[in-house]
Amino acid sequence: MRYLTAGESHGPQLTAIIEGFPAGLTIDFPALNAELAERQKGYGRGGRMKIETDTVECVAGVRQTVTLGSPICLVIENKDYVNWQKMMHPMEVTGEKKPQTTPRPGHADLVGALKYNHEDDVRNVLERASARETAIHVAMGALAQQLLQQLDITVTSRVCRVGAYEGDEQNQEIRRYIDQLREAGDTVGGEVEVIVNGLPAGLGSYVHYDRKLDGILAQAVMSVNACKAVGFGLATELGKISGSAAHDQIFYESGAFTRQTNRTGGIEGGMSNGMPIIVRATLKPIPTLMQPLQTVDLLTKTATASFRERSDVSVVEAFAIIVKNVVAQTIAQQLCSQLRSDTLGQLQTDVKNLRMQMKG
Ligand code: EPS
Repeated sequence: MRYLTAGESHGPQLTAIIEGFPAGLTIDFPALNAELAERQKGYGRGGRMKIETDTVECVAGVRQTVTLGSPICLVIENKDYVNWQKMMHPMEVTGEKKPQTTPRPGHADLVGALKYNHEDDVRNVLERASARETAIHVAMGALAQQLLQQLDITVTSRVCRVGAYEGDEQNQEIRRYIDQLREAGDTVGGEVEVIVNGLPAGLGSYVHYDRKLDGILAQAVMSVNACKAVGFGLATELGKISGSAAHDQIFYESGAFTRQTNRTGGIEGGMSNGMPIIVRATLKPIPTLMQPLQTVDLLTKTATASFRERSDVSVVEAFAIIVKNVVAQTIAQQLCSQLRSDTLGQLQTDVKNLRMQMKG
């Protein structure tokens, strides 16, 4: 299973094409939209979330809610496009541009502008680099979650920390902190955890670098906007403890190999070991600051303040939903590439057989 996405933040729509999705899954579309709504929540979001009500439309690969095995095309309309039509129209020359030439430190603006010759307007970079694109990843991940549910595999996530504070954005202290940052024109990042339950042992492989499950998951999670670190299980803590405290000892109980601990996060030697997969991901603070940082104008080369644009203070809660769905999509992809997956029935049979084999 593979996919591509297209779409600018203030363009007409976000689009995804997923190829290789098994035939025979009945899609619950309201559940896809419920997941998209979760991504829009969280304390510290900016004005854009008041404009959008992200809703997925499926225009190919599905007939009367059942997947056909042909490429699936998902679309999310950008409601804000009506306000940006003159600036962002793909096919009409309107002449309206309002160029931005003062790149934000931490965003794709500077390097993207130099690389693609967009020094006269970083909007040509930031529109695609925007985390708006994560909406279509959540739609794809929510679809993958429905496939995984049919295989008794579930994916959940939570916020572990916002800035220096442990806890999530329901915590009053964290809310006060976000309010203070908003007043100061500043932003904050955080850390999230994703747990995959029910994944059979044996996904991924030790035999080659590009088949290792942790490597594949890390690449996918690291590709999420503003993600700066990915780990599994105790992650970086494993570098601080001894081997006897780090490894998950092996037992044999009720006819199966088991573990009593899961410090390595369900992956050993690049393969799932039957324990829950635990992924931790770190989000850096959003680079659009209302109290701008020092930068240099791309055209005049003079020192100036980076440009300001409507933005969020914290998106850690949204990041937890996005990473959950990126993990779900990646696990579904791996199952489909390793097992027979033309149809849901084949995949169910192969997952069942793998579970039997891996009991030992
Ligand atoms: C986002 C939409 C964007 C931002 C945010 C994520 O909307 P706008 O740019 O119109 O305010 O709120 O994007 C960024 C954090 C970024 O760095 O680009 C969304 O749909 O999640």
